[in-house]
Amino acid sequence: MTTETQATAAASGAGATARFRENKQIGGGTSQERVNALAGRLLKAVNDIVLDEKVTYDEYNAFKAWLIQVGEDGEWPLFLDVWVEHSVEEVANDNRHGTKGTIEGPYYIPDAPTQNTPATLQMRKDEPGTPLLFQGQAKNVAGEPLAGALIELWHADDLGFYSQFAPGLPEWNLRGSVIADGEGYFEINTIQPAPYQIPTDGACGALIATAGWHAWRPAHLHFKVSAPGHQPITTQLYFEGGEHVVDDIASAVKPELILAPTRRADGHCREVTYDFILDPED
Ligand code: MBD
Ligand code: FE
Repeated sequence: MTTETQATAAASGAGATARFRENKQIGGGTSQERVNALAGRLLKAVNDIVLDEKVTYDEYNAFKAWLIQVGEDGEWPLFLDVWVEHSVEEVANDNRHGTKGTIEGPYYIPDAPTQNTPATLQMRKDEPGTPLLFQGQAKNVAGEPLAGALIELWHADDLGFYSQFAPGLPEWNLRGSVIADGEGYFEINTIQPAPYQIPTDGACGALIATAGWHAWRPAHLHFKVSAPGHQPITTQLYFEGGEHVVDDIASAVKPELILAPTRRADGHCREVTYDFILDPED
């Protein structure tokens, strides 16, 4: 069987949930005062909707069943990262002057294999998709090069699947960490990813279908870029004119993050240059 026929919401959801639990300090350091304020406002907002919209018992029970199903499908990371993370990111990166950030999403894995530039992401023999040379320079906000900056890159394949969250893909397929040279320059060979469709067979897919929404994110490359003495940035880059660039379900596209690759003189491969600018640590 292929990745396409075997991929399920529950499997990718379980993977994303396990990954989140391994890596995050859940709730650590949130004070009683903040919990009281935030949980209080959330519950008031929900109750206001019930009263305003005159929510029925049928609707309340549908909602309750759906919330239970989100958990059973392991889709809380997906749900939150698609519909809430963009606002958290906006607040978090409000004061930056360098490269715009955007959401991390549920599929980052730390400690991908490291290579020096020029690099080629691990991929299958005959990996489907248009080859893409992604190159640029890591700099500080004064325009000075960041020698040895680390560019972590992960993205979906030509069918929209992420390694470690869909069956049948090699562990580090289309994931890697690239060390820039002494002048901050990097060159990364990969393929252009496809748009990503939220799994349709889980609770998030059921919400999308029932509400009459669409389930798509535009094709995107995910990045974490870091250098000593600087604030790391988590961001994504998109492709000009691509499907769903203008109606990303995750509300994570920003105009500064849209690439316009050109075809190389030698034909098949596309290439694009993008510089990452990091803010100093505060
Ligand atoms: C993705 O690939 C993604 O980037 C986000 C934010 C949510 C779901 C899948
Ligand atoms: Fe993604």
